[in-house]
Amino acid sequence: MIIIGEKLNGSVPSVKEAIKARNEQFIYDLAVRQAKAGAHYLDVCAGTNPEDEADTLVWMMDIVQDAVKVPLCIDSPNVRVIAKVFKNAKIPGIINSVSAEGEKCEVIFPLIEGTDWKVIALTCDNAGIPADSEKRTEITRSIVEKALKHSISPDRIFVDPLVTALSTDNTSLLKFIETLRYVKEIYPTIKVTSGLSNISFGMPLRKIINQNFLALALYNGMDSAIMDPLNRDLRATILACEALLGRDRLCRKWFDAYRKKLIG
Ligand code: THG
Repeated sequence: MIIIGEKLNGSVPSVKEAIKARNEQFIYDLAVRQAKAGAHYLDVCAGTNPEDEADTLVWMMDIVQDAVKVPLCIDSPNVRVIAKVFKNAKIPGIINSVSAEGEKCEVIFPLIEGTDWKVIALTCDNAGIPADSEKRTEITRSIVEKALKHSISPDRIFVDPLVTALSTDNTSLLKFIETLRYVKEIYPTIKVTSGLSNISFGMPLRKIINQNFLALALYNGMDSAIMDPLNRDLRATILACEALLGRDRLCRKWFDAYRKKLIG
């Protein structure tokens, strides 16, 4: 399971404060803690102020890259901002994200052509976010086709089907799994990722729903999650599922995490 640590996000109130106060130590510590907890990538998102988004992102990226060797996942709804800050990354990471909307692919794909950068592809287009698997698959296909024109192979693409809230669509997880199956049937090496918190929107005890979404999605082939790596329950869920699914030889990772007090 590829863990993308989500904590460095300007929409989280404590991070927003730290950004405002240019509190380097806070950002530094959050990067170190997530890396120690096993994050494979660190998402950096400046938040909601479009005026200084690029400056804030560069400030965050510099601190994170001083703190840890873990590659970045550059998160912005604005691909122009991503293009602007991209050269400040020291090693290849993940672009978060493109979609079939507007000219997102046209801005990002030439930028990462011939590099080791990966990219998250949201399954939405100018008409919005479809919930049905067929349309999500069709959008994935159109994005992969554009990527292939820039020699970006499916194994560098993380499809994010933008899970809907279970409280408004009780087939949300089932449709997610169906989409995953369809896209992997066409592109066996493509990766599927998801944020964990959308599923439980509007429900009580959200963390329990998120944790079980993670377990079921993992069993059904989800490769990656954008999540809080500091959450011990989520960490334990991943390790337990991996052990139970025969992906942890001699349960070594489980024992190791227990010994290091990362779980329990
Ligand atoms: N898909 C893609 N990118 C995304 C999302 C997605 N980027 C943003 C978002 N969704 C994922 N990031 C966050 C960041 C923080 C929180 C939720 C989603 C959050 N954090 C709380 C905190 O840090 O205090 C609590 C976390 C917890 O305890 O679970 O709420 O879907 N491609």
